[in-house]
Amino acid sequence: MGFRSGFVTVIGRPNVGKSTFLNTLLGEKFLIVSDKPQTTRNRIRCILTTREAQVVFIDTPGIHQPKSLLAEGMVQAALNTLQEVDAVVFMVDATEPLEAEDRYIAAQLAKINTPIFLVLNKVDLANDRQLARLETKWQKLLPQAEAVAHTSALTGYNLDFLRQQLLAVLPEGPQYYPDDMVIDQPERFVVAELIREKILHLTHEEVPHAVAVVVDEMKEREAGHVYVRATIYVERESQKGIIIGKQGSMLKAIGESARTDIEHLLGSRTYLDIWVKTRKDWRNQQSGLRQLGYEELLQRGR
Ligand SMILES: Nc1nc2c(ncn2[C@@H]2O[C@H](COP(=O)(O)OP(=O)(O)OP(=O)(O)O)[C@@H](O)[C@H]2O)c(=O)[nH]1
Ligand SMILES: [Mg+2]
Repeated sequence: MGFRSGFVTVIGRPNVGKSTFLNTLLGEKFLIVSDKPQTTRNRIRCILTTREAQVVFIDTPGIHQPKSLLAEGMVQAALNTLQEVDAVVFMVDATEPLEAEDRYIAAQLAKINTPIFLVLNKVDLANDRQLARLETKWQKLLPQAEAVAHTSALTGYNLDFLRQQLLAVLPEGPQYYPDDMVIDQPERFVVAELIREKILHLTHEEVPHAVAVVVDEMKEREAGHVYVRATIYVERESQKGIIIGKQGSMLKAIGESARTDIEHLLGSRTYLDIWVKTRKDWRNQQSGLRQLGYEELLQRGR
């Protein structure tokens, strides 16, 4: 058998650990992660290259009941990946009961003829009885699954084994991306995401969901230092106040925390200049989605 390659989507409800799983598998943190649902908003390709194979994983937004134009686009983007892959990783949270969204995803999976790997994640938090019961339920609901894996995306438990199983179903094929390419997004995107991640970590309730981050400018200055100007968009003036905080304390915390990660990513000292603007109800406007980095989500039926 020659070189193998193929596309693998990682799909599931929000917050089950899809992005964590890919970060651990790739050994580097490119995808943002948080305990808030709907952290991931775009389809993001991450590339794992070995001597024998190249796997192009697709991180997807969590499948949920959408309540905005943005969320509708996210869910559709995730579902659309099912049509363009060689294998599916369907991830569920081993500590949670089966929900309506899981049944909905299972129904979508029944329509395709692609190997499905059911992954019960967060097993570090689940007990054996809980796991056995959940697995039995899933075997009934998803009898066509190629395999069931118990993993912990956080600790890396069983990820190597799952990777081997995935490789085994990929067809012979070319190397699509260069050896050193790990993510198909520009640095600007990852930088904006890292800022958004800190907002997800530091704010609560509706604020994390109402935020978009755009990198307006990124350039190298003297002595290899990088200057980044970014704008945080919120939907209401009250949210702007929360993001800025008392005497700018929240914005300072967001900036400091993001800068550490950005410097690690870019490998250079970074000056981060962050602005905050209100753009009313951007999540429900086509123009808002287009201008704040979510244009791909408007391309329905793709
Ligand atoms: N204990 C434990 N926590 C995990 C594991 N995997 C992920 N988490 C945590 O679960 C939360 C959600 O992880 P994400 O990777 O952001 O989940 P996601 O499925 O990408 O979520 P969305 O992007 O919102 O769809 C984070 O707080 C992670 O640290 C795991 O195996 N064990
Ligand atoms: Mg995610």
